[in-house]
Amino acid sequence: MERNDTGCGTLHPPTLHQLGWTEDHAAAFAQYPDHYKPGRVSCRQKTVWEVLTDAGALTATVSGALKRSGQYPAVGDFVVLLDRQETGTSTIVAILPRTSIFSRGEAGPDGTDQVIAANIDTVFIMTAAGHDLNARRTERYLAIAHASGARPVIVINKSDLADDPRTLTEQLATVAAGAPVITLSAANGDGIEHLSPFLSSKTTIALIGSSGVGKSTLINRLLSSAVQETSTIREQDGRGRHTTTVRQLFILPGGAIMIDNPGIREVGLGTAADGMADTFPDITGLACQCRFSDCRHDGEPGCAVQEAVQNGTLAESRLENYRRLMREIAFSQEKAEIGLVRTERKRWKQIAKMGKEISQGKGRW
Ligand SMILES: Nc1nc2c(ncn2[C@@H]2O[C@H](COP(=O)(O)OP(=O)(O)OP(=O)(O)O)[C@@H](O)[C@H]2O)c(=O)[nH]1
Ligand SMILES: [Mg+2]
Ligand SMILES: [Zn+2]
Repeated sequence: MERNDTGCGTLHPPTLHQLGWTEDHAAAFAQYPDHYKPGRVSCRQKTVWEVLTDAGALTATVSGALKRSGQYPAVGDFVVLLDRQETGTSTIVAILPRTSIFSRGEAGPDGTDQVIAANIDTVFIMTAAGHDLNARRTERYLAIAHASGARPVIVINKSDLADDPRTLTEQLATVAAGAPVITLSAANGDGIEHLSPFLSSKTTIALIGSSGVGKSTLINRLLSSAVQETSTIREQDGRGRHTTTVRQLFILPGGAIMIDNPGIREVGLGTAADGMADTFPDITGLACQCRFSDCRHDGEPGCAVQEAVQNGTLAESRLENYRRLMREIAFSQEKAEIGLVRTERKRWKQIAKMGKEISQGKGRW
């Protein structure tokens, strides 16, 4: 594939309208003077962004003011650009309001989530037949997807490797909680037609999942060309190799907009608390009947959730995972809150150490 100097692939420029530009975007953009222009971020490479505009793809940097505000555009963002005639470069000066934010739960030093992609309508949570097919991991992804505001679809790839592909769907049916589960083979195209209802034009879809599950292979299949590099899984441990290293947006032949992501190593939960009710509707539904409104379903009297486990209507492993995720969310929220304090304390420690070294005539002083 042709690559430009940012390492992002060059794309045939679609119009902004084809990229999902709506009247809301137009209204938000209307306040900018004529010489500003809108675009959608299709790829980010450290400090350089590739932006698609009505005049084609361009590379841009971010304005100092935006950086100082701690905001960085993510792939999928609609942005406001200013061309610098003198230098022939473009600067992103603003990010238009987002409809959804997909973030990895690792809080930054200031407690903010790391935005993976923005304005995502649908998330394909991708897994594959074999070692990756894991109900607990799928629940984590679902919690993040629900919290982001995007609609999750579970995609089980590599059906060609399964003895009985029908059992694959059953394995995740209980955790899906109403989200569609689709089984296919990106390699040979089996079942690929089941994705059609989710690929309508101007819908933005993000592909997420572990390295090696076949995200890039699926993009290549849907584009009918090998634009994304794919790679064989390591023999011994079955783990992927992190073949895809940049996040990038593609337009499919039917007009859907699809974002390929690098495999996620660790799925932190960050502020996924909002997604828990949709991920575990069975448990949160039962929780309304618990005697105490703040019941942790951990030995309290009158607990409807534990009763359901005892009478066999709720799997104990599901309750355990729910409790584990809730603890993790509480922990990461705490971490985000103390993040600021910690940075400040560290700074003071450094100053104190420096003072001590000066008074002792040690080190660099
Ligand atoms: N048997 C089989 N192999 C597949 C299928 N889809 C992908 N693969 C193989 O799985 C390996 C990994 O595929 P990729 O598409 O690179 O995986 P990825 O999810 O993009 O991985 P990262 O970019 O590292 O996150 C490659 O060797 C693919 O050929 C499938 O449906 N069946
Ligand atoms: Mg890939
Ligand atoms: Zn309870």
